[in-house]
Amino acid sequence: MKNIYENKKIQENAILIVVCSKKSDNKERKIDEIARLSTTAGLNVVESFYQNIKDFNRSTVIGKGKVEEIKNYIENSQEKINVAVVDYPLTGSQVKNLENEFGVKVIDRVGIIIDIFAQGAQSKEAKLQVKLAQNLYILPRLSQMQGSSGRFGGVGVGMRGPGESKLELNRRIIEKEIDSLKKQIEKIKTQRQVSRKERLNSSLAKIALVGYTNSGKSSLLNLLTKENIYADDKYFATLDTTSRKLYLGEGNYAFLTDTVGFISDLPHQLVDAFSSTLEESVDADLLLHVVDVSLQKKDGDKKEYQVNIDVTNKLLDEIGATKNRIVVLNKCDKLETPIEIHDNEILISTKNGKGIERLISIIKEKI
Ligand SMILES: Nc1nc2c(ncn2[C@@H]2O[C@H](COP(=O)(O)OP(=O)(O)OP(=O)(O)O)[C@@H](O)[C@H]2O)c(=O)[nH]1
Ligand SMILES: [Mg+2]
Repeated sequence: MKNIYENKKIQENAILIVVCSKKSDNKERKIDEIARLSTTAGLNVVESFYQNIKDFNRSTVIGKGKVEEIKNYIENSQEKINVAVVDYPLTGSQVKNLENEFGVKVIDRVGIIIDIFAQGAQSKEAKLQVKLAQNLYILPRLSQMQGSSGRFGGVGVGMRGPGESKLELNRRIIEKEIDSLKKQIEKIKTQRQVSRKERLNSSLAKIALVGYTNSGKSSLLNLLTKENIYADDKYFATLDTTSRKLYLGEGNYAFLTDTVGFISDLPHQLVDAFSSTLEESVDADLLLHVVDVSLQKKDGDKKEYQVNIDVTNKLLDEIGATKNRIVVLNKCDKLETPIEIHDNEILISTKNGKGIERLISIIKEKI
């Protein structure tokens, strides 16, 4: 079995395929988001296609006509297309069927998100977690992937392991690796428990920053604790948890923890693999749910930032983080018109400092 090496230098051209199946699906938001994810994964997005689907085609998800249209596009495109990104979870055989039709590599949304995590993982723990998520993702698709990696070179997006590591496409090796990764993560988790216990035993309150990716969690931690951790205008800038002491005035402190961002349809393999990291939010006495309130476009009955609040709340409920929450509506400097603020919500900007003092006094009240 040949090993698949990471090759960061190749620039792959991609087309996007978005499917809307529910009335509430917002085509533009979906295209924007998958385009942003694809760019973050290093792809050059050339064109996007979309289809409203009532009855999914079992072998290709999208209908025959759409398959033909896209196939024609790829064949006649001036630029060589390397990848088709499908914003929908695909089975191994659907990937294979689409690859046969299009003659290019096909990757789904989950594959793209896991690839971004693989490229961004820095700490040992994050690397192990990503590797585990990748293996869990690959295993049920293995036989089809063996075919496609042979055909499409086995490099580029979807084929990169964390750091310099490589992805194996051998069932026995993957199964062994999954076992070993789980053990290693468990070990780190125990070490983490110790330091967490120290924190739990300390009289300091624990506050976690949670929320949709790119909402400004790390920027808020930096502002509140005068830190300088990495914050950037891209999805999943943060993959590790960082805890810092937060000074609340009058000799009072709390622990403030930054966490991995959420996104709609966060792959369950990532949620599983990152569960020990996500537990930081479960332990917290108070959650600061950070929201990018500048996302004001309509998305069905709601605005985009409200949809992001719902997505985050759902994921928090799923992981059992049910503690006190304050909804921190960030980036208010970008708002053109005033908006309605509900109970339990506070408007801030980490950029111009608006609302920060009030936020600190609300935190003090709640803990
Ligand atoms: N205009 C404006 N931009 C902001 C504000 N807060 C953060 N940003 C920008 O938003 C982008 C994302 O900020 P981060 O702090 O990295 O967001 P995050 O929630 O930690 O994102 P992930 O770690 O990727 O999930 C960065 O480019 C920040 O400079 C704000 O109040 N106003
Ligand atoms: Mg961050």
